[in-house]
This record gives sequence, structure tokens and C-alpha cells, in this order.
Amino acid sequence: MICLPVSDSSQVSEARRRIAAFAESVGFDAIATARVSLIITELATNLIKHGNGGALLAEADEYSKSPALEFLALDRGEGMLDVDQCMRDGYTTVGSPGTGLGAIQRQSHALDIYSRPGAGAAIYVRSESGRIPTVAVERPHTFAAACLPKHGEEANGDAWAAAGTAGNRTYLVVDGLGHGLAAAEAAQAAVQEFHRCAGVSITEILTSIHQALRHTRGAAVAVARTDESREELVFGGVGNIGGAIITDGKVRKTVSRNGTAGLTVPRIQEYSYPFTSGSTFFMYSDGLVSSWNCAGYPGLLARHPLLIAGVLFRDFRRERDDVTILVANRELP
Ligand SMILES: [Mn+2]
Repeated sequence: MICLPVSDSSQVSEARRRIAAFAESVGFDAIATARVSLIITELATNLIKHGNGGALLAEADEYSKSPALEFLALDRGEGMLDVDQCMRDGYTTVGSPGTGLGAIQRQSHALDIYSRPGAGAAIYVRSESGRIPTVAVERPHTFAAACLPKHGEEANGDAWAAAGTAGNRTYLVVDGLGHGLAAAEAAQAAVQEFHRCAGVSITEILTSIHQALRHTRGAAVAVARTDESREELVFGGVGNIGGAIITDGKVRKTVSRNGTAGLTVPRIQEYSYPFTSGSTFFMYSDGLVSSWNCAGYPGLLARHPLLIAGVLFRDFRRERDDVTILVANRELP
């Protein structure tokens, strides 16, 4: 995931250039790249005008059939008093020709906003190549993750992955020991092994990843699997990867065992938790402060999973570590 600070107007064109190049690199055609440029210009301009500056995040959606990018614009500015009113074309809180959010909406394949007066704004935008933007608000995925390296670091020692089908999804979050290149190697080795063996039991996946990481510096690893027909989520972890299921405002944290995959692993164990209608699952590395919560964010859990992850990233990330926040909703009605 790319994270670009945007606090003055000189950074708008820089953000547009970098993210347009990123779009081309993942296969966006010229028309789709032009749409991305427009979206980024509007998001970045908004951050400066309304957010007192903020951050622009961009990631390719690896679980999409056609090339797709997802963006987050995060700020701690005055927030939008009335999101619906801000969305209506022509409306703007600072007399610029009111095209900001309306223009973004017209150019995007999905748009979602979480904002509260005085507590900043978070905007999620999805953009695809090869398809004319039609539906402005949709939820193509019920899971997503924000995964970013420590500030100033190129390599990301954290990683995540998903496998399986709707209602029976298996998730991985891995945090390579320390940070930087060697941590990233360990994390990528875990992702590779996960994709190789994601169909077997949680305990077996963790055992295989432990073996696969023997020649790396090691990592904290956790794997979770939803089984929606049984209203159940199974979780197993080695080391410091957190898990939490929030249902009707009640938080149930999962259990991981001590140890480091690739180095020392005690008995691997998996645990089962209720995952019922209305449950949201969180899985995260220790780049998120352990005191994070959603209690102060009315309505947030109804938003797009990446928007939820973005708000938590903005407000609860630890500055000195890589961070991963995976958010998964129930997928079947
Ligand atoms: Mn960490």
C-alpha cells in the first residue's frame, strides 16, 4: 500500500503523478488512468481545503478479476457536517466550484465516506479499468485490509492474504520480526506458503508456515477461517497478531499462543468463536495500538471494510512499526 502525505498544494500533483504511474503499472488503460488522475486530484485538494492536510493511501485490489485500485483519503480536519449534502453536486463548504465529491462520485466505481463533525473525514474510492463507472456506491468485497510499512521504510514487514469462497474464507496476517527487507522476506514466505496450503486446517496451515519460515528471521502469524453456515470463526496464531469479533457492540478477542513462526513454536492450537449475523471480524498486527476500539465511532461498522480499516489506521496506528488491519464482514445474507 502506498501512503502519501498531502499537506500543501505542491503535493497534489506529486500524488497524482505517483498514483497514475501506479495505475499504469497494474494494467490501467489510458482512460481509466485519466479517471484515477481526476479522482486523486480531487481527493488531495479536499485534504488540503477541508482536512488541514492528511494522507492519501492507494492499493491494488489483488482479489479483483479486472485491474482495480482502492484509495483512502484520511484527515483529522473539521469533518463533514452533512455527508449527503456534501455529495450532492454543486455543494461545497468552501466556495470552490462545487465539483469535489460529485466529480469523484461520477468517476469512481464505489465511494464511501465516514465523517463526523470535528473528528475528521475518511473517504474510500474504488476505481476499475475497462469498465465505465456506473454504480457509485457498491460493496464488491466484504473483506479488505490496510497494510503499510513503518514510516520512511520501503519494504513492508507485514503482509496479509485471503483464500476460499464467500462464507468460507480463510485469512492470514503475518508480521515479520522487526521491520525492513528481512522482515518483508519472512512475511512474503508466509503468504506464499499460505496460498499453497490454504485449504487444510488452521493448525496444519500454521505448522506448514512455521516450516516454510525456518530459513527466515521469523514472524508472528495468525490464520482465521469463517464458516458462515455454522456461524463460526476458527482462529489460531503464533505470536503477536490480534483478532477480535465485534457483534452488537460486544468485543470478543481471540487467543494466540506465544512463539515465533520459523523459530520457536509451542503447541499450535486453534479456537472457535461465534461469527453470527452482524458480526465484524478484525485481524491486526501490533502496529495497531492494543487499546484500539470502535466504540467512539457510531455507524462506522456499517461502512466499507477498507474504510473501517482506514479510520483505525488513522487514529490507532503505532508510528514506529509496520501495520496491518484486516476487516471482514459476514459475506452471505
Ligand atoms: Mn510489528
